[in-house]
Amino acid sequence: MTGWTGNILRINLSSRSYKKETYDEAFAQKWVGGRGFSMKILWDELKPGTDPLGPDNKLIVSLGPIAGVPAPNTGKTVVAARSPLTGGYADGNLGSHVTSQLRKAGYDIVIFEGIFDKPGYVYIEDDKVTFFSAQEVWGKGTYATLDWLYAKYGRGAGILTIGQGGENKALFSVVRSLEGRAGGRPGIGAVMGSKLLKAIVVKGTKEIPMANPDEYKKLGATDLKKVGALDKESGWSKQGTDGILAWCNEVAALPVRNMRETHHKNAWMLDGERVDAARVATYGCPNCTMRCGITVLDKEGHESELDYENIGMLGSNLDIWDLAQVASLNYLCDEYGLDTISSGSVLGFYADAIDRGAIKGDFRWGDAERAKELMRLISHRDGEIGNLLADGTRKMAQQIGQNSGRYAMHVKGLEISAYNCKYIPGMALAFGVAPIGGHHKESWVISFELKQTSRDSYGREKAQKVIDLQRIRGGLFEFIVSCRFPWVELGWPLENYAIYFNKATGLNWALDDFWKVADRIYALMNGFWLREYPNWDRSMHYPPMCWFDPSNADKEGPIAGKILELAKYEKLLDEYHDIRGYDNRGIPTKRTFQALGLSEEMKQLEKYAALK
Ligand code: PTT
Ligand code: SF4
Repeated sequence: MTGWTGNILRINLSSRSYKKETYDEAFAQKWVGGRGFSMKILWDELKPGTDPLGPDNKLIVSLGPIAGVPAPNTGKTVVAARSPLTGGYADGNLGSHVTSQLRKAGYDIVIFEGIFDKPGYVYIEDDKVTFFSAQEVWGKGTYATLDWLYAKYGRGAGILTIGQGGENKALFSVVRSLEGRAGGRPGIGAVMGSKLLKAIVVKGTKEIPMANPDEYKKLGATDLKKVGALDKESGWSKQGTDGILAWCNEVAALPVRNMRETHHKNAWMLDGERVDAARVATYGCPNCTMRCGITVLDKEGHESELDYENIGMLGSNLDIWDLAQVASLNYLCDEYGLDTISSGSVLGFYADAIDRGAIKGDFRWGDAERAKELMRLISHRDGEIGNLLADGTRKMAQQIGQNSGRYAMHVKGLEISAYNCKYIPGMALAFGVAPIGGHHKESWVISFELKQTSRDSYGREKAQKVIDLQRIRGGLFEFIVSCRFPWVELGWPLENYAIYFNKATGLNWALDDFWKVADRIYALMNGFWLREYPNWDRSMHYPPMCWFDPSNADKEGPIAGKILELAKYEKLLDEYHDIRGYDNRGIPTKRTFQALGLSEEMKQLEKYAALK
């Protein structure tokens, strides 16, 4: 086997011990890497009902066959565990030097088990693992922790860390790396915190295995240049991800005031032009020539790395239009290690519930200073309010009651990202069926819907498009482990990824082979949900109910009076299930499990729930 290291590092934090294990070519080809590896390991090794914040949950860091190799945008790392926020399988994908350092240390997978007896961090250097105290930085934010570790190991070391949010188990805590990289939205940072694991540091000196290393280096260098040139030509990274904000406002897809509205006259104050004009520095993930990390100065003078999702959820969604204040909230998310999307959703929901009289409180939309204080309360789980908000919108709605669940903007417990789909049926479906909850990373069909179909149609082609993009975004890029932006933003051909994969592994796969792996992983992700929740029903694939509520339709603007229709959505969901070979609950049928090579997993699942 080449292309994969074939090695797993298993670290037990309770006994401070570790061992090297191997995996074979059949496992490698069946699951490929990243999300595929993590999903299968969590399926095999977690008992149903495992407490996500207990010692038996496992934290997995996983890479794929092109992760860290010299090719465009391959500096990404997957972190995964059972989610404390949703209860399902969860992962995130973040830029980090961990990618290349871990592969150079000789591993594609690290499994963290157990729990430290006191706060610590783990240092992996080639074959050796050392356990250190983290008392000095426990209670500190991610920036101070990163500086502390850089001083010891240098800036080129691979480092993943958590902030106070993860330490205090706020359920939407992320893992952080580099200047402004963050991943693991459904609470992977809280899982790390529950293990008293403040950081993971990696250094490696070996060669990353590749079938044709010399050819690869040449091709990689050429393609990195080509992607860089394409980016320059298109101008994409000038505004980066926030380039889309003005368009979202124009087409009425912007989150405004807990997604009550879809556009706003002040949107220009947060758009890509403003971000570019305020830029103080530019950062990027390793192996990237389209560096999209734009930092601006926040109200307090910190550098803060802004993306569209962060601006949409911490800005327009909270009715805050001062870019420096939005940057402050974003900085606090990075410092405390909280997810920006969920933080913006939680704060927006809290303001909404207060506004509707469902709960008493002193937070109003537009109040940036109080929002900053609430971020501190959340990350420290300080008092009743800190604890209420740190549990995310689903649990908040259960606590608040009064029908507030209708405007809690989550799917399966994960807060939806910054696209307001009250009148975008295909994207509402993409959120509804996303197997980690409300995340746009799985499928993003808005431009297809608006440009190539009619906005108000619920036709089968929309379900098909959701699936096509799931196979690429939630599949390919998550299991070969590479940033999707060259493809999605610059049109870098997908066929190139088959070339990178084949050159690394010596195999001869075509894109269809990747789609089968993607479908297999999705089937097991859904199987994982059913194993945890045997009473699972199709309503778990619904977007928030306020998107079907005529009284929630915009009063003016491009989609005035328009709203999704539940009966039509049900039909679209049926189409999705039908194409995927899932039953009407959204669970793969026995035939689908078998066709995807999951007969064993199917038998295991049948012990817990009936399959059709
Ligand atoms: C991702 C999610 C996103 S998606 C954003 S902005 W985006 C938010 N960023 C956060 C942040 O920053 N700080 C923080 N404390 N929390 C944050 N939460 C939010 O997390 C990210 C880029 C982006 S920017 C996107 S779309 C693409 N995502 C990719 C993906 O998911 N897979 C993949 N193969 N390639 C991707 N490329 C792009 O990467 P999660 P990053 Mg993040 C300040 O991980 O959990 O999936 O959440 O990875 O290295 O920061 O790069 O408009
Ligand atoms: Fe990272 Fe942006 Fe480059 Fe993707 S395009 S690898 S997110 S810097």
